[in-house]
Amino acid sequence: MNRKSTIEVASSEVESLPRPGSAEMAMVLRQYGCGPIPFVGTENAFYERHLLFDRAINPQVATAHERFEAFSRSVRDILAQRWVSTKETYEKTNAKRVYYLSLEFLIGRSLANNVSNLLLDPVARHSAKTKGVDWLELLDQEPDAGLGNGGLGRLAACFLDSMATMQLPATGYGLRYEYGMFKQSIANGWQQEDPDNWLRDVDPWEIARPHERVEVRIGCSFEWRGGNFHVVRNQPSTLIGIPYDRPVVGYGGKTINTLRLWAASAPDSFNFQEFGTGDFIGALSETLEAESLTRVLYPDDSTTAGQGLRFLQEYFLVACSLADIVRRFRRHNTDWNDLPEKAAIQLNDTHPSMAVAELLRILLDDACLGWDDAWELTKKTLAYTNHTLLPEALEKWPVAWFEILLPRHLEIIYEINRRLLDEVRFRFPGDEGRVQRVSLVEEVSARKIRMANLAIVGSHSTNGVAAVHSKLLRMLTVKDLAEMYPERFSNKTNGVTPRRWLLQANPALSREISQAIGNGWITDLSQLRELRRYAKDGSFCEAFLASKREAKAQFADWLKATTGQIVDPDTIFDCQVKRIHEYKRQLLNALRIIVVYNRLRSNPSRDIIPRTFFFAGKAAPAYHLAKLIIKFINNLAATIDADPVVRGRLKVVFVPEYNVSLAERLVPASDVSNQISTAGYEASGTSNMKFMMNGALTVGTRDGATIEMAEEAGEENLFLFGLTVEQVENSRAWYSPYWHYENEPEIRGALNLIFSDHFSPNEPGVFAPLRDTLLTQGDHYMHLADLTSYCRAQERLGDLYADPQAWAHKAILNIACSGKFSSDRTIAEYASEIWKVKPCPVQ
Ligand code: 26V
Repeated sequence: MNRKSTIEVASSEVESLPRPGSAEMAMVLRQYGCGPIPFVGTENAFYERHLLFDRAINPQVATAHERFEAFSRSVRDILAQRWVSTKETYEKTNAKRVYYLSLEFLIGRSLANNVSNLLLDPVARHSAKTKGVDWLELLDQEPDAGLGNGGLGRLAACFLDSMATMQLPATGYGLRYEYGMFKQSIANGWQQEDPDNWLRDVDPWEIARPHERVEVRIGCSFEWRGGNFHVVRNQPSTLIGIPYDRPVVGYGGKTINTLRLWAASAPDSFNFQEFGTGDFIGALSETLEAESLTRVLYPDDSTTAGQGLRFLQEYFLVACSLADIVRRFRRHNTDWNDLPEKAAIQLNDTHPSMAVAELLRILLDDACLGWDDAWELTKKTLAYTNHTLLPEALEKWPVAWFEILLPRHLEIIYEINRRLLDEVRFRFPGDEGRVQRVSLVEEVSARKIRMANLAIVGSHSTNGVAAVHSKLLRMLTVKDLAEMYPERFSNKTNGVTPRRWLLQANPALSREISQAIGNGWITDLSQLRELRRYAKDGSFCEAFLASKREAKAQFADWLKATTGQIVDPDTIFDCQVKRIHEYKRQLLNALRIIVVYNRLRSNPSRDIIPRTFFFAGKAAPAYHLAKLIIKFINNLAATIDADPVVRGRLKVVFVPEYNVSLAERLVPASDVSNQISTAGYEASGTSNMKFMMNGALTVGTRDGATIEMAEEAGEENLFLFGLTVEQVENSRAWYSPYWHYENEPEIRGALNLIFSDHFSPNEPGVFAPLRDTLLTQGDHYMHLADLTSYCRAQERLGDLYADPQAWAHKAILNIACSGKFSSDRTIAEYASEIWKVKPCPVQ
């Protein structure tokens, strides 16, 4: 696919939009299909109309949140006509569509994003100003839609942005969790979780479409007894899925796609008959049990152990979305054989992989096709993306749950498996080991269905998310299946949307870039290459450094205002922000800080450039070691703060409640990006890309997409260190952390300081589990093997920072070479190689 032609949008107007109320403004609005809209662009009213007529509120006394809601509705008014036209175009042309199924969409805030993508920034700011509304304060009213755990969910949101910008006919399907990712706070160093009631206030972006409800049948019922749900076997019941649509605005506002989120409800929200007989709780229970299905996002990104509700959530998403897709297909097509020509369904990890059995079920039982036809159509329609190799994150669901909830699906899965194993025995006679490994059923005492195997066998495409990850997936994790179906496997290196992560998050740097090379980069990030010419240009380097200083100062102000913490923007901002996981090695980062701390304690006059170390990220509520790591970082921060020897030179900050909005503030303000996972464990990483685009230098291991970042920018422009994937694998058998403890004095010094309760004088022994993981239990993630080379890489980086010109040079080269990591590039690859879909410009 020709990338430029698909992303051809009018971006030149960004800075030069006409004044509200002018004839030119009316033309811009017409371009969006709005015609003259009386309340936008006139001096006397925009959001007032919504305050008064939607909410019956006197605009003079509206709260900040009510103003946000009304303002957002005004923006929605502007895009509504175009949204309808987009849908009509897709219907009329009967174009092949992409359906992106994901249990997670980490959307973040929408107002600033939608205004920016509609090219309405200057208008919106002007309107706010004339009303005496503080624009930034207004934006801050919006809850951060945290319907995801981390990278996988944020990737889904970036993909939606790219698909709309590239005018691809695409729909996202997910769940409308009433509670998103929990809110994190810190008490005495420990993570506390609080529910994220993000829908407490009306959400101006969602539109309920109850008339498009779908029914989902399951094989059992539930009873609400004594405050608990009980399964009633062999008594099938029905759930209702109500769709809530959200607009996905492509850059330039030409295409407005839809993110459709399903909410569960009971068939009749109230059973009057039972109410009449006085069984009040009985009448409500059906509603309670059904609605609790989409109540909350699972806040864990690696284990599903024992979570039946999660199993049901996955099926509910699949059943609602496929019913919707099939219904739409049938409106315009009569021949079931055309399904793969009209629909490409992408499964975001195995979470929606019951789609294999559900689509087969529809084709067999509803369309009455024979097995062979149904099977071919299923495979041709579905595609699967793998996002992790961690064994504990590879989903396996108990056969017993299928028996109770989805008996027909289990029957279908058994039949797929029977045919699959026949094929294995035919192609690899006598290889029973292979039969065992490939089987969809794990034959352990409690038998389980291997969802990754199901997704691979039942689709035409399996991809990993970075080159090294795709290779490991093929050669290790699912080797046998890759040998059987080599043509199904490919790599699609992740990307991030440059609209949210550069244009909107970093206005100062964006301005400098556009001044130097024009603004074509916004929709064609490869144009950043032009910046290489400026990497040695003294005035551009100055401008880069000034924009970084501005972002750092802004972050420092925000941090002080919201948390009271004071940081100095003239220190190096050195960041590691991501979920807390042992394999991501926040502990390695903490250990190198202790090494530096010890050096300063033993030689207080040592000359170093002052640094501020930022950590942020959430731990799964049941992941005790991850929570202890947070506690440790907070105690380290407190100890360093209290030590006059290092004060002003080292500062550690754990910023609570990491979410999309916090990333948007912190990434532009960072000088140093730590991407330090044990090689082979981070599938791709996507914050690494955001930091690179924003001119931070990477200190990292050769893992995930960081490897490709180094290929793009040249290894000499990153600070790579540590064991490679091969070295990790080859040294597993004999690796001993004790060797490092005994032979490397600085490592021993750092660990002994922890063990001596230096960081926990009032809580002796609290960090003992760190000794267990780093020494006694063998240091599975090999922190100690990489600590020395990590420290050296950080020292080299410190030396470079001392020369601002040289630093700016490298940072600009990194920005210039970050073009590959636009999600537009990723989506162009999915579209041409997997989905075979083409842009469908709105008519
Ligand atoms: C697993 C589970 C299982 C328990 C229930 C909830 C849940 C949620 C998510 C997951 C899988 C997590 C996999 C994941 O997030 N992978 C990340 O995907 C990013 C986008 O491809 C990638 O950049 C990261 O490297 C990878 O860790």
